[in-house]
Amino acid sequence: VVTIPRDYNAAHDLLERNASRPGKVAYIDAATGARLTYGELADQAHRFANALRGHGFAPESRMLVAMLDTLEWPVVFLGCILAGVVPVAANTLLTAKDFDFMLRDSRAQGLVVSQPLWPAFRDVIGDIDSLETVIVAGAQGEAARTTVAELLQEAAATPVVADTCSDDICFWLYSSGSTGTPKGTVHLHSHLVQTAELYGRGVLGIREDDVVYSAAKLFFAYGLGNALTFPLSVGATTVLLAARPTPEAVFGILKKFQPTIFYGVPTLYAALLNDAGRPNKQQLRLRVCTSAGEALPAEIGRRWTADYGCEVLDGIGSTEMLHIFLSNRPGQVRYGTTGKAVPGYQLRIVDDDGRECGDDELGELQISGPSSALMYWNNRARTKSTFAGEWTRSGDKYTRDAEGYYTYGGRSDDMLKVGGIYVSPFEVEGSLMTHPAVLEAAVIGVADSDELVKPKAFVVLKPGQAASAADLQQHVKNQLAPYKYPRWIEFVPELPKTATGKIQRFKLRAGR
Ligand code: 3SK
Repeated sequence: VVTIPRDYNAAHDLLERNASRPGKVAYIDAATGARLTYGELADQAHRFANALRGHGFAPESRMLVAMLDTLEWPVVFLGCILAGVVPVAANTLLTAKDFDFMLRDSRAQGLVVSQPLWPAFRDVIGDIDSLETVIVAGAQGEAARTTVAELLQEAAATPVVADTCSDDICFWLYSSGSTGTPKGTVHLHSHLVQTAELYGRGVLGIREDDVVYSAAKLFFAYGLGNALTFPLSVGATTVLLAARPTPEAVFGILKKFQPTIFYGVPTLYAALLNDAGRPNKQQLRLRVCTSAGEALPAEIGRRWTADYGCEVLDGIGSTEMLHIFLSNRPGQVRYGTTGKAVPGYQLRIVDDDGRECGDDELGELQISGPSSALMYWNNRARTKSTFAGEWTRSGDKYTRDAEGYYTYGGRSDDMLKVGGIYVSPFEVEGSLMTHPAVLEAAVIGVADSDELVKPKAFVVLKPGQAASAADLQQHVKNQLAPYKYPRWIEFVPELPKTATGKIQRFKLRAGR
């Protein structure tokens, strides 16, 4: 655990670490090939901070950041933090309804939105009283608003560092809630570098000569560490991709930019291994690969290592802990497990009565460490149940063997992880039930042929009504973020229920 001075600004620290390498490339945009050096990054972040001050943003005001992974993302994020403004990173895959909720919940005074995401905001921002300034990232188009580029051009480059301390609120990330309502997860200035030291340096051994690429986008806690905190903490180079990480795009990056560290998720590793046009290992320069988001099926890890000569370090983190606290280590990988505690974090497994479990006993994983979030914004009840003093509850079931290796045993609640992203079954069921032909629905997670979990819906239709699986899938896709739609739909005459009418999802999971 790093000792962090009381007077401290996380963005200033990350930029200062690179003051001696102004000409080194910090970021490369994979689509355009454009580059941003460390000198330019510092200059633009300070300009953005000055621009915010000029537009009346006071320290502790909030800025919703709904941006694709472009060179402007780190400028905006670090610029906000330099100015003491709190960036609230939004999942860009969500819907207008979710963005409306985030703007209201956070009472953000400003919004930075990438031009292609503007249509999802256009209709919601009109009646949000707290929102004063909208800034567009990327070329100006239909939005006809101030752009990040204009602000950078007008503002002074004089250094700005807000008078923050290590315990001040630094940024938020929205994590998915079990009801489908996102939870504003509040992090402090000290948290970013703790994850960089403990996992970035301690587990990955990231160093200045690394080139990194993260398929997980910057708005995810996983992507933020992978593609911002860790590389900036040591002066490495990061490749960013605004578009979806298809196998073609990912292999294109691995071949063209020769990353030494690749951060993926299991669904993507499976797709990469099944890609007909994939390169051979001589064409790549990988040194370390990581996987998180959901448990990595052992077979996928073994196949990747066999084909690319590089281990996949499967680990688990959370938005609440900011990054990975349990992970396999280089040279000690045991596929099928999530490895051992990351040094600097303490882990315990507890049973339903709060007693610590012995070896090989299943219980809930709890974590203690220096990057645990302060709270969920506007949600006292969930804050109290998740952040229990020193210990943060993960909601994940685990066993630990006598050698200290942890094995994933499912969720404590009904949440699913799909492609590494939480999906609430209740939200998908709610969407299905708004279809006029649907009487009832229940959603569970089912493993596909790669052993990766996807949503499956059991649907009871109203008497005399008809709907096809494709109709219902399209209906959900129209209402929710596309990754949430049920990949399979089974029509059933009724759902299994308790005497009090509660759906027994465990019976559906067991095929009863
Ligand atoms: O899903 C994970 O395992 C994860 C890893 C790092 C940071 C955040 C998350 C949710």
